[in-house]
Amino acid sequence: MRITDAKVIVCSPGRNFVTLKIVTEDGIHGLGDATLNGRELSVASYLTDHVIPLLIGRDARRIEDTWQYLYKGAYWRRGPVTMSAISAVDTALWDIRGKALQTPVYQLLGGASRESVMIYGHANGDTIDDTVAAVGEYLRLGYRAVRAQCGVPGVAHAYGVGRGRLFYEPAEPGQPLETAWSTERYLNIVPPLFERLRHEFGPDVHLLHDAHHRLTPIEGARLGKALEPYHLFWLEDPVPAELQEGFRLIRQHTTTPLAVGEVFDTIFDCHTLIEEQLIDYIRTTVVHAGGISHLRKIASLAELHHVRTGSHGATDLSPVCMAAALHFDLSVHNFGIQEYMRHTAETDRVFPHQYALDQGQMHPGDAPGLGVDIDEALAATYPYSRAYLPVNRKEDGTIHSW
Ligand code: EZ4
Ligand code: CO
Repeated sequence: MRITDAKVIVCSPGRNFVTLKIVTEDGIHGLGDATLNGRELSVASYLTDHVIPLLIGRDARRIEDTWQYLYKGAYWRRGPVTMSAISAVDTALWDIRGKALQTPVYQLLGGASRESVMIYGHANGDTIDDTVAAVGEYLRLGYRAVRAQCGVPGVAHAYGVGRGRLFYEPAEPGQPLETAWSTERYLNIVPPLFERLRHEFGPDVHLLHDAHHRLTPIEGARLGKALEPYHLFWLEDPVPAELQEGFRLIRQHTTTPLAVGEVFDTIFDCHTLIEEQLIDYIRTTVVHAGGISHLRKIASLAELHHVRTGSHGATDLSPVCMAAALHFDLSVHNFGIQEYMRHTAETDRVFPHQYALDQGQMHPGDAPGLGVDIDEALAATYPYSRAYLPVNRKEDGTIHSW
């Protein structure tokens, strides 16, 4: 089954997406998400200029061999641009394999380990009261897990606080928005937020929080300790995780479960965290961490060390990634939770999909392959529009992690 054609489709139905489409001699096509928020065209070029010429004529069934060919063959390993491109190829080849064998991809990954996949939604508001109301809305929709963020008094544009309640979209056209940051003010508001949420909603709802890489290890330890009475499902990204050792310090001080990994692109970014049991959830995702093939290797290592998966699933991960993530989630034994931020109606129309949400649980559907497609004619009506994630500064003007 030779690959005869491949192309990159860049479109912006509500936000930018980069999609790889691979076609075989049998007329089967597969899709892979290659979206790297704020740096989209670099992955499009990597694929078009450097990878697609290598794909034509290859056997589409050789998924692992193609992965190794692109990873080791480039000589220059890892990095988000390279790995997003490899992820897209890997995802598209799994899609093709499923379609060729007339089976949903999860059946090729060992079959379903569970009936459906627990997801969490994003609740946010300018004030604690607003966030409490937003969490309540998710619970009325049947969600069992909700991430809660709220505005920080004295801080403009706090992370995670969107303009709508069900959508949160931080990338904007024009120059990057400059947001402000104060760790002191932030650490004053988060514990009262969760105290209130537990008081309002009782012990059963899973509550999550994302510190978005903004703390030092000792600050992360303090936050984790302060949140212990409210038993979070997880505290995400307490520190910038290039330095995996930073988690040793946090871990010594708190029993709040820790999650990290949405910006990781290979197993080499998280093997220390996993092997030393410094985290509880690994958030690597299909589009940025080497596709379904590499994510399964990370999950297998994690399974040995009592670490569960909690893949990133923000709006900048396309429905193609979401579909692939759900096949992965349904199949791996040590699945924990899946993030899901609703896409806009325009995005959902450009990417018709089989996956469905019911009462806070999702299922990828039973269509052959991934069960997701792209309407190319409709996609063409939404041209790419450059957008950047915000840049963050401390109150004195010093650049800080966003
Ligand atoms: O900021 O996907 O947990 N989710 C997140 C996201 C990220 C965006 C960056 O592109 O942290 O909202
Ligand atoms: Co996050």
